[in-house]
Amino acid sequence: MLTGVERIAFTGHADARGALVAIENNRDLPYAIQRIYYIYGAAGDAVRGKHAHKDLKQTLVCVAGSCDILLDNGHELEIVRLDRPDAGIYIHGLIWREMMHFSPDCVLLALVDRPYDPQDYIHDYNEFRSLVEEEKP
Ligand code: T46
Repeated sequence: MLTGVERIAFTGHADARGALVAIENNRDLPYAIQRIYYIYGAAGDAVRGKHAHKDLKQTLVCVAGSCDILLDNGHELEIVRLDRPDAGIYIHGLIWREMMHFSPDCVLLALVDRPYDPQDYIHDYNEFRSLVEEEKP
């Protein structure tokens, strides 16, 4: 996994009635959730994201269906398939991300560490690459 991205597994409480996943701030995630959003009804050929974030940290989980997340740290690319409701990816670094290959039933849940702020987005790939270069030790 790229630096700045981690896989996260949640505990599923399954019994004869089905399964339940509970997520608590600072226990199941290394931060406190301040915002939740979810994406659904995305066409199979839709590509979403296409941006990076300056400071935002978030965890993405496909609570239904599946999709692929392309992750790019400016040097390497990785595509992660999200297809289970008890596991996700925690993105906390300077990472360009694109979401694609949505199944018809896909519901992609995001657990975010801060309120919505359009100023935190980097939409220009060249600007993203410049910031990656600035971050080099
Ligand atoms: C990310 C990827 C994985 C709001 O009003 N509030 C919100 O909290 C969000 C996230 C979006 N919006 C509005 C802004 C746009 O008018 O919803 C519309 C669609 O948002 P956007 O084009 O940013 O959606 P995606 O799927 O391209 O990106 C989203 C997140 O914005 C982003 O933080 O990392 O999912």
